[in-house]
Amino acid sequence: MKLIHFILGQIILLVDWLTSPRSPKRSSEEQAAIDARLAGLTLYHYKACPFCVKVRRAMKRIGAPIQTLDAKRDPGAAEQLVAGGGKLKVPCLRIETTDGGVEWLYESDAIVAHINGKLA
Ligand SMILES: N[C@@H](CCC(=O)N[C@@H](CS)C(=O)NCC(=O)O)C(=O)O
Repeated sequence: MKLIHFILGQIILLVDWLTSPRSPKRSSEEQAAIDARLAGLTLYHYKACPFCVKVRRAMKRIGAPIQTLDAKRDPGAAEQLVAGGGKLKVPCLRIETTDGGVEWLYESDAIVAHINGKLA
């Protein structure tokens, strides 16, 4: 079962690599303005999780270079996710709000919508 899981993960990564979307071309000023809007966002993910791949592809498609933490390979990241978000499930977006609070957003569709909303 673990082997099948591993092989499926590698296939997902290969297809993702082969069909990786292009990021939009922007001036450094435009990109800096977008980066500023995305400050305070961190994506907790697994490399080969299909829902995480979906979010990372959306990030690439819109040119949203959000900080990512691999909760599979980095035990510290996994601990932060469970302590903050309440469960070890990925993808999860950690959102630092303007009033200094922190929110944890699970569900890939909601995460993509949140990131798109930041650029709208
Ligand atoms: N509906 C969720 C599914 C996420 C999901 O199932 N993630 C898996 C990894 S591929 C996971 O974290 N499973 C652990 C768990 O559910 O406890 C989404 O779209 O984000």
